[in-house]
Amino acid sequence: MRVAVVGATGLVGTVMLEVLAERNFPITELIPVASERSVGKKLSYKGTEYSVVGLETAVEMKPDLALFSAGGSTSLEWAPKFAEAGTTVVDNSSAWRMDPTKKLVVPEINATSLTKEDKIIANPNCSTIQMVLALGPLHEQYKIKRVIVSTYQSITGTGVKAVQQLENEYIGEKGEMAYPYPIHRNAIPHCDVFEANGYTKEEMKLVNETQKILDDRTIAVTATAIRIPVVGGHSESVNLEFEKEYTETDVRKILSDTSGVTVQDNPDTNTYPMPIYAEGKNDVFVGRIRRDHSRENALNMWIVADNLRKGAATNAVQIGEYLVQEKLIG
Ligand code: 2RA
Repeated sequence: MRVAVVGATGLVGTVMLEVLAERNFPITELIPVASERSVGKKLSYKGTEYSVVGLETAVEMKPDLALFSAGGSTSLEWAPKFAEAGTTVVDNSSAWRMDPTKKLVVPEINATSLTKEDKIIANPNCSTIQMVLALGPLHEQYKIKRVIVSTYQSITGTGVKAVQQLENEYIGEKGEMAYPYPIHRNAIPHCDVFEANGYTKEEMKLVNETQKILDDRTIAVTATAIRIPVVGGHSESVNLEFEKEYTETDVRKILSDTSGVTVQDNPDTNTYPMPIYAEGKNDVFVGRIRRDHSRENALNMWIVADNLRKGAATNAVQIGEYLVQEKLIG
């Protein structure tokens, strides 16, 4: 299968290549794609050297699948051109996520909705993916009425410049600032840009994408997204209110039985998820599962995942795996 990775030299694109190789994705020809300034750069994939090409060249090569992580404007312009050439695009930007004609997919939750006609498929936002993977099976069992989520997000979500800013601050170096404030020893209540309603785009993604993926606009969602000086992954404190009664034992079993979820939850042994241990792993880790005694049928839990993996690259590759498995491409 001919597979293009658009944004192959970026943070997520690099992880996409790692995940494709780790999972032995059936690639006969890899097409690493990046901006003109990177054209000609050499990338090694499973022992073979490839030259980075530009978007125009990549479209002409007619890949079967193109995994995009190159920003919304590039995706808006180029995803349709790839689709026109017969390529199925899985796009990691926010460009297509809320488009009513495009599917927003977490494979474990709603990949079965995909058909051969879906030529541009949206990969959800990282903080949404890890949350809905845990919420999906609970919603099915208990019907979620309300979600209150506070996120504690890795600076890798902002990009290389923010990682560099934190590293500079660690060693007391001056350098380019991704944020107008220090990241080191700080917590910044600002992920992405502010909207007119006082929420950030990151917070509204959690609201809107959760409702779309779970296909239920009645779920009330409210979010606060915080950037913290962590690199391993995003952490989320989630409070749920269900229509139906539940037991904590049943919740733990449902989550343990959910593909892609690992429950780490034992206060007696100080067992709970942490980003430093989630880094480099593909699962979503859930712990601190406990009843919220302040409301009927309410529950608290803590959800952690590597935002570059299940939050972006791994989820996109898993969509590709589903497309291959169901013979929707290739
Ligand atoms: C963030 N969710 O963490 C975004 C990823 N671009 O900022």
